[in-house]
Amino acid sequence: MKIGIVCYPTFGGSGVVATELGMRLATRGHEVHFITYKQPVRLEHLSKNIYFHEVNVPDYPLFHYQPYELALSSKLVDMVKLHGIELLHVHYAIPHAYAGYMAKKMLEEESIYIPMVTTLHGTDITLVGNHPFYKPAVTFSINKSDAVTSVSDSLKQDTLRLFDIKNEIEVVPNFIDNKKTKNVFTDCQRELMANEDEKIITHISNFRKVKRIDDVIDIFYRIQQKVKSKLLMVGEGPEVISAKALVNKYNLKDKVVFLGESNEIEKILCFSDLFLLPSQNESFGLAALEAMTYNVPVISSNTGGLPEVNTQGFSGFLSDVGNVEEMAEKGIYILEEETRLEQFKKNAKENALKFDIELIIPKYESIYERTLANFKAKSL
Ligand code: GMT
Repeated sequence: MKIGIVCYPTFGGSGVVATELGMRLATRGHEVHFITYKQPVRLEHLSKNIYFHEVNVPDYPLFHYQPYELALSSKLVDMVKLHGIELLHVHYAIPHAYAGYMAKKMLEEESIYIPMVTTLHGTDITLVGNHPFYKPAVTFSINKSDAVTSVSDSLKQDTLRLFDIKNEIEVVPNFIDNKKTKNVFTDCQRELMANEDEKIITHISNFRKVKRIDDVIDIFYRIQQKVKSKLLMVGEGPEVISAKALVNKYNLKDKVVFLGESNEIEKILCFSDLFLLPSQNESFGLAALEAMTYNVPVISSNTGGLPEVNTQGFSGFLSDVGNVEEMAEKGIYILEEETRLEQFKKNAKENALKFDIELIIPKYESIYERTLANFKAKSL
């Protein structure tokens, strides 16, 4: 099948999922066209069956805001016509589902009919999409999609609660390629980051408010009083400044390392002992799943889709949002005893296997086939 994928190309989870999905579809013989404003960070562009088409938005002084949706929908029209793309899969409702629908309508004028699958990722529903400024457009584009998927049951329920949705929503969880982690690093080089007697605790995110970065520092502050440890903070975003201030306040400068955005996530997770994700909101928590595939147990909040990913008392622990006291206690419990830590590490990996890419990709393929068949039947 010829599939057009629209996504955000940056370090965010939705872009990562879209890119990994497209790359795997390409290895299964599909022709995959990524259409976005920059090459997605994880895209191995020079691969068979993969194409990247950049959306350019020329600067024009009259515009206070450059019209990206317009440029994207025009590019989609051109690419569908040029490459004979049969189906669009847009990731993140804003503005991708809206632009995709406009492209469909423009193509219809030329008697070209193409279905659109929309995948909801989280903040497009719970944070941004729900805002009154966007809500009518988001509702409209979800209802006009030919198929809709969400990355967790929790996100599906949020969508049904917050919007007036007439369409079916199918849950297709995020996934991970567990094979990629096999024997990648036999020697994790822990000594790069910590002394032999220190545990390594990690947080990876885009450092936005929703991630509750100050809670990460608060949890670590408590853990390091009981267990010798280092904290690795990976990612960039607005909350880095306040996190650094808190590190200074707690006098933790020698124990907390801010690594910024990194392309070495595999290496970092390989030598991590515990992962912290105390988010305010998390539709799925791909970062937690990535940690688990590298045998890293997770201390998280119990919000959104996190209970569908992190299993209480098995792959880690979940607490109410903001309960840093309990999160620290559970973290200490996992770290303080070596055999217990090893068991949690094994369990984390076992949990990750439930979300293996090989189990999830066929779900998307069957949605594509079904959507295309229904769409063709309707268009006749
Ligand atoms: O919050 C992020 O880290 C980025 C955001 C995105 O859209 O890129 O992530 C959302 O989508 C991910 C992939 O489906 C989910 O794993 C994240 O849980 C979700 N983030 C939130 O719901 C806050």
